[in-house]
Amino acid sequence: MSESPFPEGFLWGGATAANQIEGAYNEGGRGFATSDFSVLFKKPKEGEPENHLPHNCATAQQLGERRAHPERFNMPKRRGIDFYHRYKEQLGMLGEMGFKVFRMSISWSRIFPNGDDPVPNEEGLAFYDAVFDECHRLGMEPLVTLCHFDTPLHLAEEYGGFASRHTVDAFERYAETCFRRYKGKVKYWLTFNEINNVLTNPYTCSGLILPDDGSGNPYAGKWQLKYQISHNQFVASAKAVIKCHEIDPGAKIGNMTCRLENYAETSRPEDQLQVLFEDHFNWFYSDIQAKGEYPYYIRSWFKKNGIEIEMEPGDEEILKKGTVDFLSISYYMTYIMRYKGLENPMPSGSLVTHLKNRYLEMSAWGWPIDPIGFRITLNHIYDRYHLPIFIAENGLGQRDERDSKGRVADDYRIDYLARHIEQLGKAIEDGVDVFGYASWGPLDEVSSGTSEMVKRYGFVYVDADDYGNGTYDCSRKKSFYWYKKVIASNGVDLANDIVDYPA
Ligand code: P53
Repeated sequence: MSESPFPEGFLWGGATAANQIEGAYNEGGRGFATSDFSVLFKKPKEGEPENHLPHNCATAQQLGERRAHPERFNMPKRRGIDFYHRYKEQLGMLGEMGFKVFRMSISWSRIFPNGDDPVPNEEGLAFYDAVFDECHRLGMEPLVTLCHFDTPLHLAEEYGGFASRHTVDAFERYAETCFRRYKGKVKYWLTFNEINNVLTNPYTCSGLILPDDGSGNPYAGKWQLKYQISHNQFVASAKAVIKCHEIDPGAKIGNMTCRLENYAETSRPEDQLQVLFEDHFNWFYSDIQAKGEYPYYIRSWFKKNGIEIEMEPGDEEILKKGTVDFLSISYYMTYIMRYKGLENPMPSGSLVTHLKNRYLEMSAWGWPIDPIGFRITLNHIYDRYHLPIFIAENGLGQRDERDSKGRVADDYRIDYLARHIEQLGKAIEDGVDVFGYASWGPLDEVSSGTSEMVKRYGFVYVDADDYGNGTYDCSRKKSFYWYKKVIASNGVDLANDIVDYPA
């Protein structure tokens, strides 16, 4: 076998989020989170108006209705995949594949039910102790996101989530509580999941609740507010970094952005200029979190557009001091750009692209598949920061069919992952410092964007449908055996040669 491009001790594994796996939304003293109110995506029928609001989002009115009449709505993130009760069995499956890392998140409202309670909820803290212990028993390092799309509802309703500095203070205390409690058990932390997606979905990413203004999507536009929220999250993130370093010098803490590499549609310089412009609204997040200050281009864009960030004394020092130890990204796809002027950014992550790249296939959910883009983007990131990189997410959402033996022949998933891992290996050979790879949703989980259960990413099939029917039992897909082999060979053996396998 050829030599592996992956360094020894490379962290192979998978990634999850509390709001998409745990369920038990009202058990163990947990308080409500914004994600408990996401409803199942439904394609509009002919003639029905299109809903412009993301399905993981709600207006103040919708939230009110869903609270008052939960029986009228299907809110799948309340169920997750029942990880709260089944974590031993489910982690056991990942251990069997040889996982070295398990990316998960802590549900803030399990630790502080209202987000800002005077004392933490011991039952919640103990749950994660048990999960981390189980990870270590199985030889997996937990890599933990503090806030993955689930702001405590109380903070969202009373303070507009991260629109308020109150939430920044509450987050700092929550982070500190976690660092103290899990010191020695958790070596790798992330602050906010896909912090840049606030621009497209501030409800999900920051707990902002807006009243319906009749526009279809009251969260659209509102740049001043969104950049202020981002600023507050930068400060919250930097404060957490500083606390983490003080409390546990042995731990490493990183950021997480949704990286969508942009290409110019043609060699027309104007198209390339559009790429430069749009890229800024992605880069400035990691620029601030890695370099500790607002970059020139975003300052000038703020100035041009009359955006004024309200800072508290000391904010700039905090940003400077609280830079991350490593960077992490989700990588799913690339976009192409055609010149449309440098006024209205269409931030990456909006998942709205009207331009198709004719060289790329699309997933069943319309996400362009671009393994080479993965290598390109990793080189760009490393060139910009020279910091170690962790791949926090990458994967293919697909409908899976089980055969009579309960097996899933998910060759499409194997093909997607093999092509991405191959390019990841090449990026490492290029000299990019990547220390781990977590594929998204190693156990099928509830989709973030659509709350569907049928949009599956897993190596492990979870017997549940969009409506909560099913046994929730786990079984092995073909990709389970393939990934096990990938890990055992440290990324060398990517061949899809699994012939017979039990579920
Ligand atoms: P689902 C936008 C673009 C790319 C990934 O997504 C994104 C988003 C924001 O929705 O989210 C990440 O489940 C997110 C995960 C999520 C995963 O991508 O909609 O961090 O929570 O599950 C996949 O197919």
